[in-house]
Amino acid sequence: PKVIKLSEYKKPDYLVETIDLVLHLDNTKTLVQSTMKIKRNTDEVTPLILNGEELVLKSIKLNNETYTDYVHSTENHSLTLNKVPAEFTLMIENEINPEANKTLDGLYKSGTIFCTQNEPEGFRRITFYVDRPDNMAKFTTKIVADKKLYPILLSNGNPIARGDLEGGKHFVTWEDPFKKPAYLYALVAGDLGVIKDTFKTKSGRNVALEIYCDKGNENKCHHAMESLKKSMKWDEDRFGLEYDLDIYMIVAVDAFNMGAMENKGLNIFNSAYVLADQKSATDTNFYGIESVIGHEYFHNWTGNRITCRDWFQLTLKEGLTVFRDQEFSADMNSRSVERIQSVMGLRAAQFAEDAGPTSHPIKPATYMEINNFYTATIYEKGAEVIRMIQTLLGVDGFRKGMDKYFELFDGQAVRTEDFIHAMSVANNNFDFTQFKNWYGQNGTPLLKATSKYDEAAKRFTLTLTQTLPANAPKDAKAYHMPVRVGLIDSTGKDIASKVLELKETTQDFVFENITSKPIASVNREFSAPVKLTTDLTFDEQLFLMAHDSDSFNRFEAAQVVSTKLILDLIEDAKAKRTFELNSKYVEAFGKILADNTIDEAFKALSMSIPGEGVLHQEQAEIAYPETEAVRTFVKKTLATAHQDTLVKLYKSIEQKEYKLDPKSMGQRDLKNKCLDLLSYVEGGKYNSLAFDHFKAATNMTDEIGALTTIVHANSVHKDEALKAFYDKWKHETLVMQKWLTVQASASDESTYDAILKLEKDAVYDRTIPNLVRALLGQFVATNKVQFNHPSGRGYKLIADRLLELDKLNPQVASRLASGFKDFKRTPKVLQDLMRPELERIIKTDGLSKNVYEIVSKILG
Ligand code: DPP
Ligand code: ZN
Repeated sequence: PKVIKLSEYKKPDYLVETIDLVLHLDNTKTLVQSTMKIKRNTDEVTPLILNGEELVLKSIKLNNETYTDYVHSTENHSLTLNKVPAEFTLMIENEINPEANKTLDGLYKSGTIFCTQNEPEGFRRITFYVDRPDNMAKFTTKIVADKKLYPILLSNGNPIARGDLEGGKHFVTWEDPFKKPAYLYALVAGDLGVIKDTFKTKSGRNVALEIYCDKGNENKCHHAMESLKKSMKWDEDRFGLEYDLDIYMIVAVDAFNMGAMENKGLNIFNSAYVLADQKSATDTNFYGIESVIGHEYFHNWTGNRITCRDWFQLTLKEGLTVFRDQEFSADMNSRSVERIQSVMGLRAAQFAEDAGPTSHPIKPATYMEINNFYTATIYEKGAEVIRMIQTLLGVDGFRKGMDKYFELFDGQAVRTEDFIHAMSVANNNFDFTQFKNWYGQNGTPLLKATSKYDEAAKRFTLTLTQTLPANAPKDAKAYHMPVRVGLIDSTGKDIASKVLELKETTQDFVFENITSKPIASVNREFSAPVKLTTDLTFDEQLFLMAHDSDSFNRFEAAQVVSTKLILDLIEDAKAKRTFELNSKYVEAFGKILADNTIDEAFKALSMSIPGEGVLHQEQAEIAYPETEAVRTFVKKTLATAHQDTLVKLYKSIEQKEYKLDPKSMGQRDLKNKCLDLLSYVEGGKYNSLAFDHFKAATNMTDEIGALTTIVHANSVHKDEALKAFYDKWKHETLVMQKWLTVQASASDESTYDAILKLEKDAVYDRTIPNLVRALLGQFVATNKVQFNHPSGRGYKLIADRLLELDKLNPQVASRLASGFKDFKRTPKVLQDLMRPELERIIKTDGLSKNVYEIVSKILG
């Protein structure tokens, strides 16, 4: 497959000014009629090359005359019109087959609903087009469909005409007044349920809000609607950004590759990020819905009004919009909980990606398949880079930069450099020259902090040293990083607090008038996305764990301590030494449990034992079973030592009514964490506690929390609980996804057979990405021990399924392929089992470029 390079960017030869579409919807033969006003965009006379995939060409007319001087290459996915004038009208008719489209890209059917997904390159599967984001056109759409089957017909913008047609058909015409790239185009048709509301903007306009779903699910859309209204208000308050159309629609569908899509005025969502009620959705689901509704809404300005010049700029809109949704979540919930969760997510997914074979900068220079770049790096690391800009400029300076960005670039398709330019000119020409290294260099930088205290001079010196990671590019340069630092005295009080700007490889930062030896709390709020090491002693870390005023670093201290202990124990396990958990740590853990001044949410987070994925990152050769065994041992030791406290804590939390505020969510999390930890106590002593919790649950957070504990502990109640849950929920696919996940992530030997059986269950359907991700995706991502089973059966199973799926949906297949990313750090005996599977995949005829790109990088 061809490698696309940023350095080879050329502006389009032709631009589409307006496109009027008529779609005659039909399951297998949808007729698309497109009329475009096109203008040459260069001085040279060149052929017009349109993108088009899986399209049946019917006719071409240029300025109303039949046109024949063209080449339609189905292999190159292109339609070349050899000679065209400088300005003309082009009419193309083509046919598509939505029902056969299992890629879920372009126009397809999710159940009985027609819907679209056009980012990044789906529109070319609807009709022939200059399908690139720097081609921005005005769209109108007339949708024609059977009135009974498809009473609701939606597209971008505002409806301008509707009426009945013969043969039981009807039509609606939509006009989007804003120019946009084709990736933001959307169409939906179906017999849908809807809830409606309105939002009054700050300038007093009333916007109609509509959320569509399968009939019967309307009552599960209210949280999404509340989240939408909060998002609209928040963007006005924080960034002065007001919604710009008279109607905002969201449609929930079950078959969707991504989480959601920000199509102008007509978002299409994976139903997992819309539908929720107390009984069927967890607190995590509710939180995720608020965040994704916000994310897609915020794209209206950062993504839609100002879009990307080309796909190498993806982080321009994604990094910025993730940063915006994180800030929104922080303001709606608990800022410290939000920050801790975001960083945990970054570490688990992005740090792992950035250290592996598919490591790439937030602004990549090349790609084969752009769909492979909707990654944790582009999104989450991209958001960290934006956050650093805000830290450097301050919240007000950042806001000025955002205002400047819209002033300069509204209505345009731009580059990350343009964003930085706006930030700079709005802030006295702040110098971002070195900061830009964050955009072009891959790998997680290492930061070392050491300190000296001169008692006589009352001077504290903090030395910060940055090291580039082993996989950084050869010509990589030092980063400009904001490091937020606090100095704490022996009573736990902050005596200094500031943001240091590290630009050199090593820099000394001197604090004067420090009257007693302080402890430095470095990289507070995780101000730079780096791997930090310090010269703090174990006792000093425990001190931070108890006293740091920065809640992120208080959490972090516990993680640093436990990570170090666990990694040492893994070495013991590998050498078959007996292991013992440091008693000071056990004691400190108990203190946190018993401390009534710590709020529940923070306490629950502090109980997190570093995940397997994070621990694997620290191992040159990954010890799968030992890592798991040590984690289990640590949990068992902590649980056994503190079982009385845990039981007391568990019982002390009583919720009279179900509420969704941060406090109540924190309480449920803490209760479930206690339950989970207690399940590690020898002899199944707390099995019945978990089973009672399961049976008494009145919300999904408790119900699935208990089920997970029961299944993962291999409790005597496992089969009964799984069956009861299935019988109760088998008609709700979103809940069945949780049921599959619980089983796929259970680390015992029986899971492999369970998966084979679950694949045959009526609730499973491999054409629905959520279900594949819930079962196979979870197995690969979270069940490290069983995926890396010494027999090699885990590898073979996933390779088989991946190849089957690649024929249907390459995007889903390619995500599964990245599950093999630790290949090079897997012990040799396992590599010998993994390699033939990877080779079998890459040698398969007709393999998608999606999978090819990932697997070729893994094999190196
Ligand atoms: N829909 C995806 C997102 O919002 C891609 N733009 O991130
Ligand atoms: Zn996005």
